[in-house]
Amino acid sequence: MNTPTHKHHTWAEPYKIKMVELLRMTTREERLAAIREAGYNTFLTRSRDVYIDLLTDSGTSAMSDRQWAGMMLGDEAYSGSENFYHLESVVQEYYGYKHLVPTHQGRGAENLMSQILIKEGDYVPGNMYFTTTRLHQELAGGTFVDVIVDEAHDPQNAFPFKGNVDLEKLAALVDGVGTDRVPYVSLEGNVNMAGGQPFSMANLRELRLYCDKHDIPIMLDATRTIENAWFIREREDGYAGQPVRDILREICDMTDGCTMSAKKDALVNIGGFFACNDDEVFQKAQNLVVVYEGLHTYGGLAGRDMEAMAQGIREAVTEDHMAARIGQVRYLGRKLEAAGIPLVEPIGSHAIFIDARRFLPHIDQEEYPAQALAAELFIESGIRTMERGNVSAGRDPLTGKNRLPKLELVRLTIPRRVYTQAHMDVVAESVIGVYKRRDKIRGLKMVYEPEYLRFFQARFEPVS
Ligand code: PLI
Repeated sequence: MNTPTHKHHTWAEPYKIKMVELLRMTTREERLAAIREAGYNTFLTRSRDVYIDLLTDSGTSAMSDRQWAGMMLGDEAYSGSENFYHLESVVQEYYGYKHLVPTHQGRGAENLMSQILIKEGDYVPGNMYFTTTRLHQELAGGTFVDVIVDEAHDPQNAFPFKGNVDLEKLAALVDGVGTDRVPYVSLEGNVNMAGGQPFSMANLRELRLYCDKHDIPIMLDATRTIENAWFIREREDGYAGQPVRDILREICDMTDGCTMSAKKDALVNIGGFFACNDDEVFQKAQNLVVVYEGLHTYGGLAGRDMEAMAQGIREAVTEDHMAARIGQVRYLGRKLEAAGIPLVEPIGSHAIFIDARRFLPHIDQEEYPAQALAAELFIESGIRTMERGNVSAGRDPLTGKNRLPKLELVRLTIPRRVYTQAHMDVVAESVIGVYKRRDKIRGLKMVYEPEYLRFFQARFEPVS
């Protein structure tokens, strides 16, 4: 089996660097001008003004030489590309689903699945919302219902499986609205909005039993499920030393299909897919994909993108990759913890989440403390992070009020195979620098609010 062998430094990178991208350093004045120009929204800053980019782990991974070599094998035929058949066989092997429909990225797959499975008036239970996932559920006429365990909403709770589904919450929904109003359970691996927190295999087993009894499918958001498998290997009885690929298959085999943003686990810059076992659902997805994405053998991707994805999946399931990936995130997390920075516990897989409520207790949640903190980190050192709090949660479609989530977080998202340990040290120093002057940080008011997924394009000004 493929396990890390160096006993003193178990997460040392299992690769060496062949090509580099030069970074630009800026002055504080330049960064201040840039964040004002961007309406205090890190999504609207320009990449050239960023020193260390922790906005997202989505599409920001460094591909391997083998992935790049695969791109030269792109079969750019409109139909029947060889790369499609290769990707299909890799998804069947590692994820285990029978059918594959490629999409340009995760939300393309969410659109297809939501339109096919959800009817007007349905309720979709899930282990916490994700922004695009919930929006597609709502656009298809559904209402998202949060059925994650309570621990997930408490940043200081160190429960090891904060991604678990609370079966009592699920049963209360199903009993209340009836099974025919619940088209599927939406189950996300390593729950992003909870801080990158896994579900356990034991929880999934119980969920499967419940869903079998009530004839409700389980649709996985597989985006970071290889990382979830790693945590099961580390934390769950009976899984120590088990191959990650076997754990991934065990998860997928207990679900009925998935949406996937391959831009995360699968180490590519673009791509996604919908996969399922049901022949009828597959036929509908194959038909619908030509409306929104492209023919069913490319789904909005180039042949070369599918080839890079197939190779990326193979690399992502290796233990040495995962040890380095999670090890680096944990290295940064432990440094911040040691300095007393309030974080979501336990440290998740893809990011460190700073608890902005405790970092900036003097700022009311209606003045967007996490948004203000993300802007401040950018001003401090050119580190670009992302708000995951009041702005991301958006408004309740019925009341029109801010949803005011319990979690008001800033996400320091670590791209895979991109930054070094010294970069992580710089990040820690910057966060600590801002923490020391936190009393002087002011809240923000929103001066422009787009209708959909407002966090991407909203603009702010400091409150006076
Ligand atoms: O960005 P997409 O369309 O490839 O994927 C959407 C998506 C679906 N599910 C989950 C759990 C995600 O994290 C996700 C995208 N996440 C982004 C862009 C992120 O920065 O976390």
